[in-house]
Order: sequence, then structure tokens, then C-alpha cells
Amino acid sequence: RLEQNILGNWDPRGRHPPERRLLILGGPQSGKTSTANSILGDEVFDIGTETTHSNVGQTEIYGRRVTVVDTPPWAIPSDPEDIPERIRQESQRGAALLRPGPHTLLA
Ligand SMILES: Nc1nc2c(ncn2[C@@H]2O[C@H](COP(=O)(O)OP(=O)(O)OP(=O)(O)O)[C@@H](O)[C@H]2O)c(=O)[nH]1
Ligand SMILES: [Mg+2]
Repeated sequence: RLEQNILGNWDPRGRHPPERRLLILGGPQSGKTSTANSILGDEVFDIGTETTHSNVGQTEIYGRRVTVVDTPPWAIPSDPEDIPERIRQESQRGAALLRPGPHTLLA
């Protein structure tokens, strides 16, 4: 039943179900990397140290390719101009790793 729910209307006689691309964004130490590892089903990315670069991981869940990008922490300052250039660039690079774009943002 779980498998049926996840697959939705996918016809198992046909091709693989479509890929899902997830971008994980959020504040410092909020569990982004742990969430990415949970989805990927393995300790793919290091936790316990701050993520400094966007990283991409892939797995297959019931025949469906799932691509996950973990990103460095966002600390939203009162003035958006104060977002560090490094974070700005890495977040954009993270989104670009999910070309043509993410289906889902997890924040
Ligand atoms: N209690 C509890 N601890 C968690 C949970 N998820 C992650 N942690 C812990 O919180 C700490 C930070 O987890 P990360 O997954 O590295 O968090 P992060 O958001 O990727 O951190 P940065 O990359 O530094 O922004 C680690 O010590 C994890 O073990 C959770 O659901 N519950
Ligand atoms: Mg992290």
C-alpha cells in the first residue's frame, strides 16, 4: 500500500516514474544535512560541521530517481544586502545543481 501511495498514478508497465528534485534550505544547525542523509538513506554528507558548499546526492526510491541538494546555512539579516556573498553564491549554485529547477524546497 505504501508503495502504491508513493508511486501514485505511475503505470508500472511503463517507464520509470519522473525524477523528483529537492532543494534543502534553512538556518544554521537546523538539521538540513541530517534531512538530506535521511532522504538519501545513507550518511552521504558530513553532519556536525557547518556545510560550506552546496552538495548534490542521488538515490532511487521505488524506481524513482530522487536528487537532493544540501546547502550552507541561511541566517537572514535584517537587511537583505547583508547576506554574505558566499551564501548567496552557494545557494544559487545549489539551485543550479537541480537543473532545470527544484520541484520542492524544504526549509
Ligand atoms: N535532536 C535532534 N537533533 C538533530 C536532528 N537533526 C539534526 N540534529 C543534530 O543537529 C546538529 C546539526 O545537524 P545538521 O544536519 O548538521 O544541521 P545543518 O542544518 O546541516 O547545519 P549547518 O550545515 O551547520 O547549517 C547535529 O548535531 C545533528 O545530530 C533532529 O531531528 N533531532
Ligand atoms: Mg549542513
